[in-house]
Amino acid sequence: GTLTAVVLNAAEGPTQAELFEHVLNDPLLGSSIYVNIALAGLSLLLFAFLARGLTDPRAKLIVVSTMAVSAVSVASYTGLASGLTIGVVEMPSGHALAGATTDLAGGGGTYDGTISLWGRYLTWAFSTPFILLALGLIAGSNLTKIVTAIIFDVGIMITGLAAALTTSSYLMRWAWYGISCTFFLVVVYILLVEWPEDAKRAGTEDIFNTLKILTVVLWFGYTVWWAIGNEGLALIENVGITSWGYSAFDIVAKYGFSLLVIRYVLNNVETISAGEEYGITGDGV
Ligand code: RET
Repeated sequence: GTLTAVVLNAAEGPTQAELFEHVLNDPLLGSSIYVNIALAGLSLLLFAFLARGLTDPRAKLIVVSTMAVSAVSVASYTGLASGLTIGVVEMPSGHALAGATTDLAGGGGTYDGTISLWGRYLTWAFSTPFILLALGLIAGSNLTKIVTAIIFDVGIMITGLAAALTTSSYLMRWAWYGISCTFFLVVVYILLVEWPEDAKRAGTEDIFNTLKILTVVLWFGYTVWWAIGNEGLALIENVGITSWGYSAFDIVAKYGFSLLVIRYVLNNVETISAGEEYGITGDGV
């Protein structure tokens, strides 16, 4: 009967349509998502325009890396906007939001749990490797160090996703968080110790040091934000504010970072170039 339907519905969680409507009708949460779709799209056009005159293949690869970050971002935020990569997650006992319910805006129902924008963590696994590729190329680093940084970076994001989606135990959520932070330390080591030496040899230490500080500080910001946001200690319970925090970090870590990179590459093609022999054809294509 109706009661059974209501109970089953509550147990299953919201539909994708309810989540889509919720984002549409919650101005704070919605704006944190829509603004970034627009910025990611505009940044793609801008970067393509700025780099239109580049011919050096290695310089182009660095710009393509930064454009890949924006391209993944369009897809990432579209996943959130559509409700595909959002869920209402029931927190285990011990969590500040254990037993909390969420009232979905836009005519949606009330569900046990708090909203997780888990698609962010998933798509960071596809976007952040391109930030590290750009950094490694600017530092003139080797394939071993670049691949090592990227492997552990993907590890950060996938274990971060696991932390967000674990409902069995409060301790296990933080265990995943701890694993993620450990992987983060590997990336920080490469950024702060390995690549600065490579960059000195490559003659790119000035720009690399600026980008390094920007990256380490911002990436540490994401880490702290997770801990204090609605999925962690819930010192910030509001989903829209938690989401806007990440969105603000994204604006600097993606578009701000990329602009610095592209401006440097355009002004320093000689330093960045690996010469005629670089690439598969070696003819500057
Ligand atoms: C999580 C939680 C688990 C612990 C750690 C995290 C770190 C996330 C980072 C994200 C960086 C994202 C960027 C996105 C821009 O496209 C997953 C929050 C360590 C460092 C730069």
